Amino acid sequence: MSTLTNGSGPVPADAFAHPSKPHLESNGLSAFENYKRLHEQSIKNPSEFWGSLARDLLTWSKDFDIVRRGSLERGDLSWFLGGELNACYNCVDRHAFATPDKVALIYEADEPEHGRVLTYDDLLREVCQLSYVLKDMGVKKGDTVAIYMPMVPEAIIALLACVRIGAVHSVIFAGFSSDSLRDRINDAKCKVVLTANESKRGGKTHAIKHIVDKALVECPAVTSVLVFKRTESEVQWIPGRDHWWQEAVKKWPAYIAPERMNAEDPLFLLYTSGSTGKPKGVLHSTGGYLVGAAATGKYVFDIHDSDSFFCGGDIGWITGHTYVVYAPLLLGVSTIVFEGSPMYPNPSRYWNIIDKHNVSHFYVAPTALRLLKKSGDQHVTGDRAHLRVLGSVGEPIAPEVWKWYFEVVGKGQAQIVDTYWQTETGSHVIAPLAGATPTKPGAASFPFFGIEPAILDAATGEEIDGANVEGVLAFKQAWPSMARTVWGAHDRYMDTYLRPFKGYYFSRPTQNSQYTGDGASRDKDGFYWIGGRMDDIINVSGHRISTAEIEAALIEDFTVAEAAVVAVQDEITGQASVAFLTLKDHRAVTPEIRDELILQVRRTIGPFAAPRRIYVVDDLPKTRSGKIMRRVLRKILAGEQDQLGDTSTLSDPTVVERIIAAVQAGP
Ligand code: 6R9
Repeated sequence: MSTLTNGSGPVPADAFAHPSKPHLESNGLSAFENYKRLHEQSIKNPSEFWGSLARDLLTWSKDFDIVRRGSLERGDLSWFLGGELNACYNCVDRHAFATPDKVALIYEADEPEHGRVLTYDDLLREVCQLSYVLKDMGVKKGDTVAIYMPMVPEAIIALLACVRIGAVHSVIFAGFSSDSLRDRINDAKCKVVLTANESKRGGKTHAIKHIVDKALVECPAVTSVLVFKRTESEVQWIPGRDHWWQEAVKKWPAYIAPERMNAEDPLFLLYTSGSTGKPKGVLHSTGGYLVGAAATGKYVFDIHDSDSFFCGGDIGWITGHTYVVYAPLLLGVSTIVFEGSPMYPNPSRYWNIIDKHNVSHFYVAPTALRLLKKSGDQHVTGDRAHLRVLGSVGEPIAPEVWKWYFEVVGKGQAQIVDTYWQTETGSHVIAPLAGATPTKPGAASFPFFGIEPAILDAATGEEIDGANVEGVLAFKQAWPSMARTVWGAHDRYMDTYLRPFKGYYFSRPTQNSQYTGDGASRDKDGFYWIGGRMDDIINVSGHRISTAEIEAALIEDFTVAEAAVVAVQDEITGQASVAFLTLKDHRAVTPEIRDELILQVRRTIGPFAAPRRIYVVDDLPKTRSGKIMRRVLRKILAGEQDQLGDTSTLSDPTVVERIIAAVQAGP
């Protein structure tokens, strides 16, 4: 099938080419029938379900005694108690023993044609040598190690070396400021920092060691810094504290035994920032997180042995943790480590990588897709015959972008999986299962195994049953890969996720603490649609409309590249919508385009939704994982540009000034 032929009806999952059968197709039942059956079992009997999956997907050095303890009410959940395992052993050793020559990491450097390939055998050796270096620096089981690195294989080796020796990794995105880095290092009391002299991305170099040096002025506990030499540039050096990576690893042998860890031992911390207050160190534990990563890799992405997995997310983001590193390596397949940017040296970069390495799975955020769609279809070259699954993550994907992904990128041959999850959920919670679940453009579709979504009335906390309903998204049952706590602030964890609605996990995102939670709706066929955060609902004269819907309508217009819609107060209608847009090819806005856009919203949603004002800007304020920070737009519109809150997560902080100027100049 090459186009979306059946209008708004779901695209059947069995329409896609598959080298072998999807994992779920068995017992004479279709994969989707099997999903429904297994999902029901997983909800009715979670211990039996997760217990057998955990034994099936992971290698335990000691089997667990109890699958699950505790409750959402009390916030004391623990999984696979008594079980012992090592994350690195599961990601590396067992494959290095069985298939040593199989490719584990495919490094695509910023410069095309540069890079290297590591087999599972290579990976084991390099991880072991680094493990020795860390031990030599005094890192012990339970210590937290800070990792501030570009997307090079050594970054993945760093994560694996930490967990091999029982240390907890805390990756800090290597684009964060020295202040953000300092706060995160100090919060987790890190003594060792792993970094590079410089990073390269999109043809530019960044002096990241310099940022580390600045941060460490106020991090008294740090005793050692290991510096990967990525470029030839000289850097400031503190003898005794700083060590070159390449020299240090050479001193150590090729094997060190993995540490035996308890299933509930911490695996990593990942900080998410809020608009106010301290960053939160979301803590994931070993057994539960690994089960979630492996299970979603196997069933959502339907990963098979011969697959090559390409996730474009940085390891500074949860997506990079779970789907660049843990899921593909746990399942023993090849994973692409891409250092560059989708636009460098030209907008064909992703598609070239996919063709060059016979990639079977590609996974990226809608922000990148919008950028590439805007650049024009002529860049989407190549045959991509091996591509089976195209994933989307991080924000709602507008139906227009979904269709472009499906038709232009995937040529109608690959299944789109729009995966909804959070740093705190550890792995996918609502997502289609490739090869099994029918899809609709823009819907995250159905819950993963063991996940029981609930749509709640935000005001009363009552659950809203049935079809065609909307509200805030919560979850009624615990699952293995949910975060266990916020580091050193368990009460904050309880207040944020478990106390707002007793007995439920509440989908409150930490990226931006002003948000109250993710809004979702369930349609007549039981599909879940993630409609943006609840305070992104606008109430115009009593009509409740999500800004995401207005944005989707605007993006349908061929001139629009990106859209962000926010609410402003209005004397007559209560609230009204205001749109910020970027246009394709940096086109200038004309009165005709403006009228056409307003008409477009009136036509697709209704006159009340039409933006009161439209500002055309050159870029929108986005976090590094591509989430549009609507808070910044709201504050600017309210004339409160001195109260923007924490903007350290913006990928380009200079857009703020330009947007302020655009607003002052008038629509
Ligand atoms: C994985 C990740 C979590 C927040 C989440 C939601 C938004 C993520 C989405 C999505 C709609 C999707 N989000 N995936 N919204 N559809 N498929 O992004 O984690 O950085 O913690 O952000 O992202 O608002 O609550 P994180």
